[in-house]
Amino acid sequence: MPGLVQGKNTVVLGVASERSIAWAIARRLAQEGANLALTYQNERLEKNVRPLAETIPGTLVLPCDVSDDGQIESLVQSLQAQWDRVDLLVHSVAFAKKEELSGRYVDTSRDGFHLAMDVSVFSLVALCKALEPLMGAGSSVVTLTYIGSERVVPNYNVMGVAKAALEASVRYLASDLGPQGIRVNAVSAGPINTFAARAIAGFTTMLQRVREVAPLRRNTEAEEVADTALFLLSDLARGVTGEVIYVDSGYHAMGMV
Ligand code: NAD
Ligand code: IMJ
Repeated sequence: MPGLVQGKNTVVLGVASERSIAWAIARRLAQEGANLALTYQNERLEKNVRPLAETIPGTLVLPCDVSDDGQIESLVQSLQAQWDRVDLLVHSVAFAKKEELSGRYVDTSRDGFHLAMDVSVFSLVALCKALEPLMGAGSSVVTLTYIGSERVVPNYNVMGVAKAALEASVRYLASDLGPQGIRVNAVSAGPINTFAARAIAGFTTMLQRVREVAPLRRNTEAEEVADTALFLLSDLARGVTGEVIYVDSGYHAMGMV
């Protein structure tokens, strides 16, 4: 039986380790027949990404630091050399300086604000623009967000503001690219123990709180996020664009928590 994304040429940005949400999504897409290109941010992470990619035969591995226009352009050229088109894009990238992710949001530096917005938000815009000529009817883009965009979550600070801009970008990009049949959506995941989360003070307590109050009384698993990403990337979601879907055990529905 053909997979849900059989033969779809798919670019996945944001694999840093076995625990990365992007890796769970990549694995799931491969199970459903996708052809994959995984990107890595730098040579240090290339060492993590190559062995993972080798577990999925035929997977391309390419560099892309999203803060560098030249690297986005090189990525597009490398993809064009291998594939006649790009069907699916997974954007699972975020960064803020560590010192911006504690204390008060009001203390955010100009530099720190720009960096977080550049890597975590503008990168999606730049990738959509650069890949637009290779995408077309039936193409789908998915990015990852967090409820800290809508509510104040201690220490999330400038990342919360960046995620608000990312979610707004999903709507504007959906509007711009919709006429060509390209869909753009986001998955808003509950806390998951990845590189991007481990460093956070009080993260273990946050995971526990979710288990106590979320309707499903458990934490979010990367595999659950991957299944919803698969849905959004597949033709099952052909009528869905500009949307943000929570995969958080229902935590977002609660008040007085
Ligand atoms: P992760 O650390 O595994 O992934 C983050 C990725 O961003 C890494 O692969 C890193 O290399 C990449 N990145 C950072 N700066 C980059 C740059 N300049 N160029 C290219 N890549 C760059 O952590 P994760 O939890 O899998 O995060 C993936 C996405 O999921 C992020 O957008 C994050 O905000 C979002 N998210 C995470 C959680 C969570 O609790 N882990 C919850 C909701 C949303
Ligand atoms: C991150 C910071 C503060 C609170 C947080 C998080 N909570 C969760 C996260 C409650 C779930 C993880 N998350 C949703 C992110 O988007 C993380 C982004 C991130 C993480 C780091 C850590 C290491 C670093 N820079 C980072 N930049 C972005 O140096």
